Amino acid sequence: MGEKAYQAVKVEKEDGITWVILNRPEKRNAMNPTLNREMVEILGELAVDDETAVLVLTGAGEAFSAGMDLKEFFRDVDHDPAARFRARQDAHRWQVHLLRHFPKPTIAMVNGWCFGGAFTPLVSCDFAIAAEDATFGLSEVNWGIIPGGYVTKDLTLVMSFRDVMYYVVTGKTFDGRKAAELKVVNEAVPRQELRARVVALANDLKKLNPFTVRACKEAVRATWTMSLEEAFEYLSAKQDQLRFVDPERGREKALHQFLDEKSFRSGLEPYRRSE
Ligand code: ACO
Ligand code: V55
Repeated sequence: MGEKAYQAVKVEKEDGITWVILNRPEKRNAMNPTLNREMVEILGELAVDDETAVLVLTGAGEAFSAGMDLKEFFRDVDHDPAARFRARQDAHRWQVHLLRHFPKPTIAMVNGWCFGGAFTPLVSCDFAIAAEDATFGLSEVNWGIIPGGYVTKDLTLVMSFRDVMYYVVTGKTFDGRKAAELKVVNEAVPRQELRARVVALANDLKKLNPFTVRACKEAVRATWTMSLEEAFEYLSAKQDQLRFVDPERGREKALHQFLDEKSFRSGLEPYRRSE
């Protein structure tokens, strides 16, 4: 993808990790139509980029993201239905569809402020790690709206009914530690350890068979809302499909290493991909 310059996003690649950095620090990385349009393009390209094994979504400066841009995403398009439609379409395309179906693992690195609309890309990422002192909030109630778009629904996918109701209705903030307790993020670490923790997780993911990893994440998302019988049928078909598309023939290799060579223990480590 080269070193293309964007106005509102920075993309940095290093050792298979691609850092997608929301880059409007002076506006606390509020998501405006320019940022949303650029994110649609960026995620479309990175999905098929061979240099990208793991994607990390984070923010420049003091914020992860202060949510949707109150001026450019709301007030400026209030009386322009076409612009409003386009703005929403771009926002939801990257925050929901492109991120949820991203073919490689995605990690949200919540470095600071995370408000309102920022919960949608957060929940869309496969993993989330926060700075202990990051601040989260569903602030919509404070300014006379509900958490719209996909936000309220997203929250109910990761948090309990009681917690969603409490934070949506009161607008009260919570920190990274609390976010981990609420399961909005996997874990919270001191700010100075945040990047290293994310890199360590990304490096663990890089050791695994990428075809298997992709099928696993797709299976979790797809079966989330299925009935028991649908899930059983889907998973059976998905498992057979994986054997068909995996050029490494990981399953056969792993069975050979475990059953014949007795050279690895599948409960404790990944099979050796290099033979
Ligand atoms: N939309 C548009 N502009 C924003 C947003 C936003 N969501 N958040 C911050 N900004 C802008 C401010 O207007 C200000 O712009 P200016 O310098 O041109 O005046 C600049 O970013 C800095 O903001 P401050 O408030 O001065 O920054 P501070 O560090 O003191 O506070 C905080 C940060 C707490 C994030 C504060 O900016 C804030 O409350 N932002 C709004 C959070 C919010 O309610 N988001 C919307 C949720 S609802 C939804 O997303 C649908
Ligand atoms: C919000 C977010 C949206 C939207 C309307 O409250 C409201 C947040 C991410 O999209 O379209």
